[in-house]
Amino acid sequence: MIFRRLSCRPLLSVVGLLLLSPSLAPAAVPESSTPVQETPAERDARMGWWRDARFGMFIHWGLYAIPAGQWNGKPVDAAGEWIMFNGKIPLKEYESLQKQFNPVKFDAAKWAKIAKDAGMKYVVITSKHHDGFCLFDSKLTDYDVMSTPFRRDIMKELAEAVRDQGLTMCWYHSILDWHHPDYLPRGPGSRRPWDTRPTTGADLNRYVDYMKGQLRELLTNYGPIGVVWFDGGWDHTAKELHAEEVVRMMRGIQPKLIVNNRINLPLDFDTPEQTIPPTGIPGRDWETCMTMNDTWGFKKDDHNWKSTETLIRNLIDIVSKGGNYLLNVGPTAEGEIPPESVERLEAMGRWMKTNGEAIYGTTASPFLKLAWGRCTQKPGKLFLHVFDWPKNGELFVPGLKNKVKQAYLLADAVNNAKVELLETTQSDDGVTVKLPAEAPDKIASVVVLEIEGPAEVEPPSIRQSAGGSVFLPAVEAVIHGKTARYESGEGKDNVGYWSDAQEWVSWDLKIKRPGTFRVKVIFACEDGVEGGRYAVEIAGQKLTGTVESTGDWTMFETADLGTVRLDAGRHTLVVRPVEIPHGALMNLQAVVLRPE
Ligand code: FHN
Repeated sequence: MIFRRLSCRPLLSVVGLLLLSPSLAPAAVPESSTPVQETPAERDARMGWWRDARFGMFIHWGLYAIPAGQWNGKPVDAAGEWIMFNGKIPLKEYESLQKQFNPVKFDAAKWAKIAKDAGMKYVVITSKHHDGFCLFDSKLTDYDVMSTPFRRDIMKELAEAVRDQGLTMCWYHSILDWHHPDYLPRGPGSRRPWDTRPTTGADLNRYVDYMKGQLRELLTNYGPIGVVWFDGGWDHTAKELHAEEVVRMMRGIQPKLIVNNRINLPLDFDTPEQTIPPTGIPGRDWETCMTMNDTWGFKKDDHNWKSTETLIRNLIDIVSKGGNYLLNVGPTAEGEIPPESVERLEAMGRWMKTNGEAIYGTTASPFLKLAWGRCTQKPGKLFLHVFDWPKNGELFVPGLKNKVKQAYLLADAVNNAKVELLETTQSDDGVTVKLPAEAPDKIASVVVLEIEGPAEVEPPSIRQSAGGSVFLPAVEAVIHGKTARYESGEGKDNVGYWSDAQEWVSWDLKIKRPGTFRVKVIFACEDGVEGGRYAVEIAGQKLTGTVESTGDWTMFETADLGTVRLDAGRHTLVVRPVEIPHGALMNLQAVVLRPE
């Protein structure tokens, strides 16, 4: 076992225990989500740089980069940094990796420049992951980088290099610890099946004291830190982890510190992982963290790299919904960021060099949905990120009510002295922008609309066709919920992942020719999942339906639900689950109102 005695003075350790062991501590203040009181203006000031940054680098690095996804010559499933757990590697065996850790090619300045050139504004690195190994010089354990052949404080070198590039240094820190004897998962009496150590004597409060000691080191010895990115808090409650007190301690050292939501308190921002919330997380700061392939820590056999197009469009999509993108790299045991990652980050950097103004410091789109791309905004400016360049040269911006003062291509403004203004025409339905035949960028081209006043958008309402029918497609549905989402491609063009009966969809529509309409639902449902029930509600009328099997999720059929009477004017049609007995309701492709 590799542990130095706690070097803190006896008084501190007694005080530490007093505060940490609930039985001895004074009555704890009730758990709250704001351990440190501040005004909204103070919070906005503290969050300011992070909200402006929009794009950061995540780095998962540690002993797990040595096996790189294989153990005893065999591949180990799942993420590379979980190899100790998934490979059921006994502690002693895994600890022996420490004697091999010698990343001779590690070059902090090179890593920092890769992040900078990619357009990233902050770096979050695993100071300690679940395996308990510390990439920094800790006085509280010998299970750290200073007891490896490398013997250099990687965190110090990286912090300095990151700041030299004008970026912000941030720490990922795992609460969960497969190495520390005092850390027991999910309460007393249990250890991981492959961990043969006795559980007697294990003391979570003492572990929290150790974790606090290391957080003090990380927030005292390495200069200004932007974020502590907790992870692995799922075994214990905020109360058991003394979360409030931990946060107060950290903010006492660095008052401007930002802390994520993974020490089981909401705190400063939410952390959707490997996914982009369909409508963002209204009312919360949030950041999607994502791998570039399928693993956080390096795996030699993981070649499932996302394309540069996907990564750039993910960034735009996330920022258009008000979030930050924390994109991961998993360096090798030699200390190099994989070339596949570097290649993608360089391409993202080229896009950001031209289009950064449409990302940094922007806020979420005023539009619910844009069929051709996304939108971000700053006061007086809309940045239209066009993925699908219109073949007819006309870009329709639905529902925009503002007067457009001028419009131009951002690439034009950034790269050319003389900017070619684009022609715009305003109508009741929105604004049409005349575009050149060629898009400046095949992945995403930005059209800037300078507008008068704050963005004002009338939600697009769908109109009757010449024949009087109304077609309500999934792509135009407003999805009320976090799991149901619009899916397209590979035979899908539907609202899917509809597993939560509390989630519903709606369309706003305009009827000019009133009358009686037959309501038809176009849907698909895999064998065995059928039986869900739902209601279609409009103008105070309700029709119900039961989902039949259509064979699979991409075989669409039409159900006739009956008729409704609609007067002229605006209406909202809602499709609401009544019961979802078998895991999912249906893939809903469209609702059609056909005049009788
Ligand atoms: O278990 C970790 C995982 O290894 C990785 O660090 C991700 C990154 O956010 N977080 C946890 C899984 O949610």
